[in-house]
Amino acid sequence: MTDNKKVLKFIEDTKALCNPDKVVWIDGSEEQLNSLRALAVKENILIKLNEEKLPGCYLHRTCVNDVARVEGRTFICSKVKEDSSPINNWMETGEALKMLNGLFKNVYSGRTMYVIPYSMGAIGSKFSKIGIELTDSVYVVLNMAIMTRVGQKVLDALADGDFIKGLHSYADLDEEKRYICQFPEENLIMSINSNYGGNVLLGKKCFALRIASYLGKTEGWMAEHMLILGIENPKGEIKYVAAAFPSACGKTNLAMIIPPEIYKKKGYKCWCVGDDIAWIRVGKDGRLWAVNPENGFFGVAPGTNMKSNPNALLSTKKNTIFTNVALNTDDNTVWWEGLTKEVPEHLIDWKGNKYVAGRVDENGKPIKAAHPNSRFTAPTVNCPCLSDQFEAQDGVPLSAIIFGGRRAKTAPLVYQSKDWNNGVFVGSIMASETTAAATGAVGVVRRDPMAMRPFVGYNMGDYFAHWIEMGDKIANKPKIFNVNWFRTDKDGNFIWPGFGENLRVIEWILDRCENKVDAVETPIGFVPKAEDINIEGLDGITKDTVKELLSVDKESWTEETKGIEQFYKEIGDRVPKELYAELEELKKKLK
Ligand code: OXD
Ligand code: MN
Repeated sequence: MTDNKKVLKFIEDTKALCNPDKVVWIDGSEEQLNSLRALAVKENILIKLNEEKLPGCYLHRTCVNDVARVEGRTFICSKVKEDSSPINNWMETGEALKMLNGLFKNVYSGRTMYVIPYSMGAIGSKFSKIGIELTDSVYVVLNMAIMTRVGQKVLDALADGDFIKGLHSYADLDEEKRYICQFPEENLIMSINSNYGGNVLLGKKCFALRIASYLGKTEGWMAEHMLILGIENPKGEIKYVAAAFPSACGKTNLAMIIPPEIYKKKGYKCWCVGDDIAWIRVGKDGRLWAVNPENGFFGVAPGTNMKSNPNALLSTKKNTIFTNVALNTDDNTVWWEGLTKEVPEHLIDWKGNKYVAGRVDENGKPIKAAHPNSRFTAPTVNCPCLSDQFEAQDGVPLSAIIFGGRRAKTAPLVYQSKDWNNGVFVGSIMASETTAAATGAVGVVRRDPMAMRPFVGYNMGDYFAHWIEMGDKIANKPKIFNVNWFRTDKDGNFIWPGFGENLRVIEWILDRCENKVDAVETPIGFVPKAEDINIEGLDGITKDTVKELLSVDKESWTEETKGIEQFYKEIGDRVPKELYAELEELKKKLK
């Protein structure tokens, strides 16, 4: 399949270490993938679903101890400790390799080693990067074949070039020995004892964010945890925004947003370029250009329905792998909480047990049919609103960068930063309530700068400095905003309707980018005049509601500055002075 000596050496070295029974190269052909699907069904790794209703779709159940990314067991490995962050886990390169080589010894014996050549980004684009993942998991192979471009054509594009090495084994699924290790200085990823998406589909978080963020720093570009969305106005002009949200803050919903009726009637359309990751570079025209390096969506299933996100649901109707959702045995389809109001009568839950509605576990918590972090792996081509620029070699130009989080109180519906450095500050202070996508406590507020906390492959202070430095390179900078769809009233109810209606806020953002609309200056930045957020046709939202949503409470922001200061201290002395200057400025304005 290839003469690339580095690839061949990686394979020989791994064979010697892991001792597989046989080696199978993934060539990317449907024929080969079909035989692997059949093998996976035979070995009970996949359940084939109703071919008429869900053609080409399968269900997979993970081990019950292996249902989410494991940040506690995810490590950035570097030679010097300071080159990772105190807020992430670190291991010294040599120590980590010694420990992992021990765990990987003979781990493939009795198993097949699959060689997956994959491209992040359109094959052959000068912005794309190539990885080789070695794995003993057919589930990984079949998911990677959806999430990335795989096969011989990738090796052809690689020729004798360099690539990111990825070594994975589900081993014994032993959570005590589970490690997800990134070695940015070695272009290497090693992942063992998990078979859950974010830990094992190495092209995604491990490569396209952790390793790529480091590459971006050294090569002068950016790898960000951002969706990319195109908004077409009635004149047919399309403007693009990139947006960063921590997981489960409505990122997939925004990426596939459907305009509200009154916008549709006027001729607005929205186009999805990406739902999770953006690789961003400065173009010849001095603007920022973004590509989505992935080829599929790895979306959270619960809550997805024809009302909340029809484009996501429709994306899962063929050639999709569902993980940890419930099986409807009446028609051999899938179900999850929130898919339909009625719970189907005959369900098998994500653990493989008969589901009985209303049952609670030993702690009195309802037993769910689908795991809260159950997922669909769906090809991007299925998405009804996929942008025709999805494969564009240079990506799409960004008018705005949007940060956001889930904050019940402090952050207003939307505000605009004053300039690039202030925008970097706004991104660096992002905070959100935690969700089920990562293991650990749910509902706790945590700082998640640029939604990259679990994904920066080096020191977080240096990452902020890289953002500041990028500002000097971008002649035509996008404007930077922050949004919060999740503000609640005194009874804890969401005030803003969210979902498609968020386009009303994006419209203001785009108008600001074109200097078409005024704003009000507050200590944290510019907020809209209440009358400039279009509420036509919105039930129960008045100009006063918008005023409330846009209010900036000095007291809670003063409290917030204390949290920010503490967080910066936690990150350590590499937080750039420009950000401390922004913090001082904010404190002054709040007085
Ligand atoms: C995800 C995430 O995309 O957790 O899975 O951010
Ligand atoms: Mn994500």
